[in-house]
Amino acid sequence: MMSEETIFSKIIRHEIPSDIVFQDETVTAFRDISPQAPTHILIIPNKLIPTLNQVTPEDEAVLGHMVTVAAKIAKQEGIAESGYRLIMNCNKDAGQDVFHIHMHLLGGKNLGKLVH
Ligand code: DGP
Repeated sequence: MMSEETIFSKIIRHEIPSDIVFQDETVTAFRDISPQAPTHILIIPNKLIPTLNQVTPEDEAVLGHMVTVAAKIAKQEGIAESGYRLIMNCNKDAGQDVFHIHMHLLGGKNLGKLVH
């Protein structure tokens, strides 16, 4: 099982520069380096979980907190009413590039329908 640290662990520890918009003892949120929408923020657990396949029932509070934080950031960004999308990619077919689970918060434009 892959459980090596990624660049995201360095971001959590402030060892490399990033635009952190929120951090507490459980999660960190920062702007995506390659934004796909006017607002594109990643919300990650401070604990390393490589993919959604390694999530356990003990992680449920952390995952729930990620959603709460995402909704709070959406308000701060002024996109709560216009709308936004939360995405988590798992493994190859979803195009997961960084093996530290992360929730994409996308908004600030019409994102189109993903699922019809
Ligand atoms: P995914 O394809 O779901 O694994 O998304 C990985 C995202 O992480 C991608 O949108 C780009 C972003 N990313 C990768 N490396 C860095 C980095 O060093 N800093 C920041 N801010 N974002 C990064």
